[in-house]
Amino acid sequence: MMHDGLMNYIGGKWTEASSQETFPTTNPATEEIIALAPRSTADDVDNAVQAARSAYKAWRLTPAPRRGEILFRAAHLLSERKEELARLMTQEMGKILAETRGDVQEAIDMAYYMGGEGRRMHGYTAPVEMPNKFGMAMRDSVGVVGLITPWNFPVAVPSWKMLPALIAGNTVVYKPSEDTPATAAAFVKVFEEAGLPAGVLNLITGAGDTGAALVANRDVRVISFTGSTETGLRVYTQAASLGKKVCLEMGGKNAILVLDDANLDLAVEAVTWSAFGTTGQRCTATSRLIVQKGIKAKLVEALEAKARTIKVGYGLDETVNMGPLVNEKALTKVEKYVEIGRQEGARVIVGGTRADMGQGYFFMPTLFDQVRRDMRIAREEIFGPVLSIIEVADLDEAIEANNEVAYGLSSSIFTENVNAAFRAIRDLTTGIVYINHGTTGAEIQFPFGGTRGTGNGMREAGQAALDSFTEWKSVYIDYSGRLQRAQIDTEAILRDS
Ligand code: UN1
Repeated sequence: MMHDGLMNYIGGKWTEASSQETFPTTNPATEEIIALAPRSTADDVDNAVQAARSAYKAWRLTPAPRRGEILFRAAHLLSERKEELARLMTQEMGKILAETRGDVQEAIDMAYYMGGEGRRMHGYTAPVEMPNKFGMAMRDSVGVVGLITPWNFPVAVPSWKMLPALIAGNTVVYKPSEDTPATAAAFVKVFEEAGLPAGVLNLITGAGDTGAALVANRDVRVISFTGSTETGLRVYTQAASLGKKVCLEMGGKNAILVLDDANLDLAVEAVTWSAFGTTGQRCTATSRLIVQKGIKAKLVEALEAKARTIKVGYGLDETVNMGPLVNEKALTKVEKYVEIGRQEGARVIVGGTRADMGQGYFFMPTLFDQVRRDMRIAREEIFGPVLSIIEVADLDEAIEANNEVAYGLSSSIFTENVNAAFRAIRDLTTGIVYINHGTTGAEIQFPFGGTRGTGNGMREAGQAALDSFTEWKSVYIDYSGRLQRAQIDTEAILRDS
């Protein structure tokens, strides 16, 4: 069988890896190889970085509104190509079409948003201490930035990094997940066609060692990483030893809190799709349900009934609600956690097994009842369609349970009580908080990221995204025609003015 040969994109040219080696990318629903991608070496990475370095000279001087126009063109092309990209993404990483369309839409939204930043990207002025002097602070580009991105949002998440980096005048070397190189190449093609100058955006595919070479490359000034906590912390340590700025988005163990007074039907819908949407493979997915004891029996019964209606299958079939896990390793990990949960004494009330489709990495939507807060399935990230149900007595206990895990990305509370809702907003210690909505569905104009083990204090999206990809430059302009000394000459200033 012939496969598409994917290429790296370096300095405006589509090229093979210097080793000529490749690796396959596979459809997780059918286990068919859909393409072969270059296995890039440290030399390829360095070629891409040098291409980005030389393109930086002109790109940083291109007026930001003009850079923005290219982003608008990319937004337009992405809209035209939304269906094509969505279908490719479903085939390559498994989530259903409705979700892959949403994934592309996030990139379109981000391209318009960041294109608009080309005419904003505000700095500020402030009063200065001396007469005949002016002061301002402005955002400046950094140089070459390195992006390392996951397979679960293979267009949206790279767009959150690439678009703010580009609008700020940086050039980019982009290393996508080895599970989604075909989607990555199709995404980069959009920017080529939108007229991005050669070398401004470079693509290198490969495995962990390719990413490690990018992190180690001394000419890369910023690393923005989304992925597992384990890899993220390794990236952080190495990048820090080279003095780089790092933006990390890592694991999650998000919870929905449901109080006794909640709208039950609404909570059932939200919990179901936050837990099982994208087969539970979102960093914002709900993997814990923290439920007050008065509503628990009714809620669990309704969730169980709902979970049984979920149709598992190939994401290209529009009647399917949940696709496969991304690969065999992910499937094995989910199976392992189900076993751990059972051994810890929790009870599987729905699912708990592979879904037999003849081929592919399918697992049934799984509900675990009688989960204690100290169990591993209540604390560790599973990244699959498994929900742990934890009973609590009241709001205080619910908040405490939410906050005690090692991660802090997203949380949500269902209540009709405004006082409880405001207390939750104040006391839930996650980067994102929802009221009467699931834990997924963050919009691109607000900061995205989490506390504790989820991140390192940086945020993506919104204005906060610019913080990863800019340096502040403070500028003082003295138009007095003489040497004025701030701080030491206040009396002289008063005398002279
Ligand atoms: C992710 O899982 O890495 O809020 C991103 C959401 C989506 C993005 C998730 N807008 O669920």
